[in-house]
Amino acid sequence: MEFAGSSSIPAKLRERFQSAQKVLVLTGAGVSAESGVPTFRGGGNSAVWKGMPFDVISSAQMVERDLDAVWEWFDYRRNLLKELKPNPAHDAIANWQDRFGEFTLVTQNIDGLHQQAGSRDVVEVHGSIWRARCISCHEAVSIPRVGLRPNECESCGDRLRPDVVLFGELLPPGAFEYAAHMAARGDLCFVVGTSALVYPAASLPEIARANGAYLCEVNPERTQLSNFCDSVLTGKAGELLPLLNIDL
Ligand code: BJW
Ligand code: ZN
Repeated sequence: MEFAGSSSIPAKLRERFQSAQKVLVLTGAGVSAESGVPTFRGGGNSAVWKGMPFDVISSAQMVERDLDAVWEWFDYRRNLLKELKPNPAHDAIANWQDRFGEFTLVTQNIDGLHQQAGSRDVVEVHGSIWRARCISCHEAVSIPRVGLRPNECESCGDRLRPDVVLFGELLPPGAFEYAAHMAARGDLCFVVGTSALVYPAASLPEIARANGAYLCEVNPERTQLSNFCDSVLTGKAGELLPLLNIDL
């Protein structure tokens, strides 16, 4: 396994990057950290909202018990996001989409920053904070960046909820299956800014590696995936990923 600090890209990885045909990138909260988006875990901390651990407030049970509290938590985060911009990690990844024969970006993030950086066809396995959906008929609706968030379903009049995947909920139909299919086809897989603890998303790098892909993790901290990777880039995604775009 190759390890690298924040100033260098291992030769083998650079070689793989230059010859790869089918690339899959899995991102998590860490890719948005340098934009100012708080992560859920990492640095020994865990996100808390009004005294509630995030896995309690971001859970299917809480939607049933107190949908207003769930909205308050998501409204707060949407408000923060309005001011934030993509960082060099988002930009570097957006740059890759036209560089390889086949490129798939799978994100666990709900913040929309990859799309803001210009990434297309992003597979959002945990949904989007910029959409709501009806608790009865499941119709989805966009939430505008300015102005009021819609509260009721236009089709059936029932309440809306955030269109995100909470703990204990199924991923959007087909999203994981598609991501897993692309992971199995890839020859190079990057895992960027995720603690790789939340399943099924965390199984995508395992699927890629099991099917012969070269696996590279980019994270300032070690994760349960690190030992399993061909290359571990230890540092910030916004500093390391742009280095790959520099042809030496
Ligand atoms: C940097 C950086 C920088 C910092 N540069 N890096 C198998 C085993 C055990 C449990 C399960 C299992 N399969 C399913 C489960 C249950 C559960 C699960 O996985 N639990 C585990 C925690 C144990 N999974 C689910 O419930 C999923 N549903 C499901 O499986 O359905 C089937 C089912 C139904 C019913 C019962 C059982 C199964 C759904 C998961 C949905 C996750 N939702 C959340 C919240 C979304 C809404 C919201 O935003 O509030 O998604 S949880 C939260 O974690 C969020 C994230 O997308 C997700 C992943 O977190 P991520 O992105 O990895 O962030 P962090 O904070 O953990 O890590 C950040 C990393 O960045 C750190 O490593 C830092 O070091 C690094 N970093 N700065 C690069 N500058
Ligand atoms: Zn409805």
